[in-house]
Amino acid sequence: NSVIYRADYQAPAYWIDTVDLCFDLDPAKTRVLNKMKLRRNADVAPQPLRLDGEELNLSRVLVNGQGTSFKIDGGQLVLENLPEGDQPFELEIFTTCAPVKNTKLMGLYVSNDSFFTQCEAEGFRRITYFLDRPDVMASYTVTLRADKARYPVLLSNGNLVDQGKLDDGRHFARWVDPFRKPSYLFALVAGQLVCREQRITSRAGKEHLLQVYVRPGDLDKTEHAMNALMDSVAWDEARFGLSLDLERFMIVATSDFNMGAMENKGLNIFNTKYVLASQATATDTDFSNIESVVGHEYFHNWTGNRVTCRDWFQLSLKEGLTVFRDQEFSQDLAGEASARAVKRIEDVRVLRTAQFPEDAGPMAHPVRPDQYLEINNFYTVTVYEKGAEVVRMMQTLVGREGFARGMTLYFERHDGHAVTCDDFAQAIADANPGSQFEQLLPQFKRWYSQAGTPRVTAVTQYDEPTGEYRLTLSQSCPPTPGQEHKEPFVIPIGLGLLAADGSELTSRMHVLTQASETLTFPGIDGEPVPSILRGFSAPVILEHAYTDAQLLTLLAHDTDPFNRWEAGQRLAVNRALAFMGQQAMPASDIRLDQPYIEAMRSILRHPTLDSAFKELVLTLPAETYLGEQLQEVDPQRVHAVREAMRQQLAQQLQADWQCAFETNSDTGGYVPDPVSCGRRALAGMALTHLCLAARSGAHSAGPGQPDVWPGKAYQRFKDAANMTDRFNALSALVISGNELAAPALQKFHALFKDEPLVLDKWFALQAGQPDRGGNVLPAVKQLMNHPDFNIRNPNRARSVIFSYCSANPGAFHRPDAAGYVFWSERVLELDPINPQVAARLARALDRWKKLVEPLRSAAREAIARVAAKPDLSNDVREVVTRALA
Ligand code: B3K
Ligand code: ZN
Repeated sequence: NSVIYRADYQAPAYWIDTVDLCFDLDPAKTRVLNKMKLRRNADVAPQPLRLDGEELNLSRVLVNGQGTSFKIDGGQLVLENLPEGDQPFELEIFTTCAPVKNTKLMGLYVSNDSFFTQCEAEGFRRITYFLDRPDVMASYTVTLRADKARYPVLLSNGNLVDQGKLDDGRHFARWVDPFRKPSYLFALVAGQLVCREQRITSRAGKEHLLQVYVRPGDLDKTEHAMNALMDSVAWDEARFGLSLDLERFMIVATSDFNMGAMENKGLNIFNTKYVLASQATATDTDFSNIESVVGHEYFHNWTGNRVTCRDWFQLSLKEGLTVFRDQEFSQDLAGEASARAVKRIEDVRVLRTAQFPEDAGPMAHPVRPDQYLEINNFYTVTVYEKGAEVVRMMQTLVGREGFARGMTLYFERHDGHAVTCDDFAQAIADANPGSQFEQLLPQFKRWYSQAGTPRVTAVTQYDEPTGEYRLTLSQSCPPTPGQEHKEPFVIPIGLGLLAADGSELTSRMHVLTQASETLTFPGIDGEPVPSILRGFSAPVILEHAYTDAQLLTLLAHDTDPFNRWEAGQRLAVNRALAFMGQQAMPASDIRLDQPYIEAMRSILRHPTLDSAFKELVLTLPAETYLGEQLQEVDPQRVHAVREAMRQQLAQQLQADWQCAFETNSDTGGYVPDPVSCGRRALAGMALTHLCLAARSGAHSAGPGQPDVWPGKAYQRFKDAANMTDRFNALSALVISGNELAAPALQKFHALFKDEPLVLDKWFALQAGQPDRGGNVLPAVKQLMNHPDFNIRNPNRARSVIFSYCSANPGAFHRPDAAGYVFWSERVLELDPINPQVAARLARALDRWKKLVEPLRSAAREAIARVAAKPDLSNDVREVVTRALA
């Protein structure tokens, strides 16, 4: 119950060499016999053995087969009278636990009458007493015993070495994992499951069995996940020379899961959301998320499992690196340069809308944090996505080949060990001797230790007579909790200069290391347009006083697709900020200027740009991103301004949307490839705008002519051959507030009442719909009374409560504070059930200090109400205490 500091790390006083676990599985009372071989760590002063445990019933402890004295201290099992000396000894511990009562979904739990485990970060201690820390790596043998009819499938890590019948209709299976692993990678599954199987031969000529286990009835939705798994195996061999090291690799899906998926050695456990897909039930986004998550967990087999973390402060060692790897995997699979750029833009959008606010708020922490109260609170966008950007910068600085060499050296040095972020960075540097990266390594590592998003300011100067162009780049980083002052970072900055006609004059990578540096470009004929931070080469905020004319040139001509998109975003942000500055102006009076409209029209009408790219350019910056650009935020005003801008785009580009819809709406037989996904996305966007334009009446149809688009949307909703088109049509009706939304929602529910993942979409769409006169909160409360709602299922809780509190700022931040009251009630309701989910929800008010009054005071009160509750979990307590600090 107290804060843990990175600086306090100490090696374990004992090692565990082998673990022999035997489970008698029973939902109400599972018996666990844990037989371990331990020895003292000779490098550490002799001390008692302290084993972690949580919510366990202990019945017996034997040392070398003999009873022994022990005590329980702060949940830990403490053994003082252990054999002296370096000799290994055997420790047997008998405990029981109650999986059916485990609503936290950490440790061993029951879902749909099957058993699953989740051990990362500290769930193994809820299964048995153990040195539950990642630097203790042991060899596991696991025996599972259970009723055969009820639990026909019994799985654990590694290879199945024995199985058979027992008395009373029971059976058993024994698994041996050939690799040593930390306890957080342990897993077991037992239940009524079926599997899709695939045999593959690796490049190295080895045979492997791949399996995807799901509930009976879901088998027809596993093909895409299996394909993603095969692609992942092939990609890691081709790109990094890393092969599958197991005879058998299993994925199991469960509908009750706290996060996306878990990389347990050889037995990945997944949220059904990231496994199950068919064209009838899953959208293009679902298909692409499944590919990423399957890849991510598979890539952990090397980056995380073969080489793991010394302690949880090093979490980004495996997570940042593995996110980087899954991003690269998806880009490589996307193929063409333009499709890669689309993926890059999507990744940056996540970073900027979720990680930048985290880095500017009360939970800001370095990629390698220095302290935590509850480690589960640090599975964050900073550790994952910013961590991935840090790895990406390394690759940018040493090049793709240099980076691959660094990876090879990393595995040569550290395979089978638990190491630190320093070890990784050192391997990349040592594999590139004499490189700039090697020289800059100590400074580069500030990316691991300093929190906050650096700001890079660019100032330009052009001297007409001499033709000299000067670009001054300055960096700074705002204070974050516990870090007042920041030292300069190493910031790779992709640069290009465009002539006024849009042609490219020059391009290069500049590495900014000082607080301020000036670059000189001689012989430039006419003032150029600078394209700065190409490809989003570093996770920073770039400030430059671009003129509209420059942004229009970049949007029309930049050879860097990222900056081309970014120019469009900047044009939109500038306009939104100007409108928000005009407090007195009703949103309905907002008019977008012709140059901007024309620029958007020429993108939409562009003959060669990909549809996916057009959709990204035409999407206005998110409300949270706009909010971050303001000193003080009125989320309802931000929402109103953004909606008014969207309405303008809908009306002014109506003929263009119609053309976009007509040319993109038929994608033929369903294939989730980048080109057809892009076409479906643009068609869906066009349909939404056409329905929005219909709302205004004036510009849509001629006098007395009823607008056809909502009717067309309803028809498309009914006839769609895939979930993407169907859901986009439904969204168009809901977003535009059309009267056909209600019957469509009803029909959608009837069609998919037996598909939990589709029902999640149905709930989320309604909880996330644009607010009209405060209608969303009452709708959300009604949804919580729906027979299909269940707060104990994390996916369902997220689809309703998070969609409202975290993803619908315009509806959540009500002047009457009813949204905040709802939030505090739900945090307190969830906390005793599932503290991890509750703590995530608690973060919805992270940025409360930025809100305008009276919202700010109301939000503080709501947070204080949560904080005042006695017996809060560490998870929620840490979040609300930091918010109020
Ligand atoms: N490593 C897991 C996350 C575990 C979260 C524990 N609270 C999934 C992943 O990142 O692949
Ligand atoms: Zn991961």
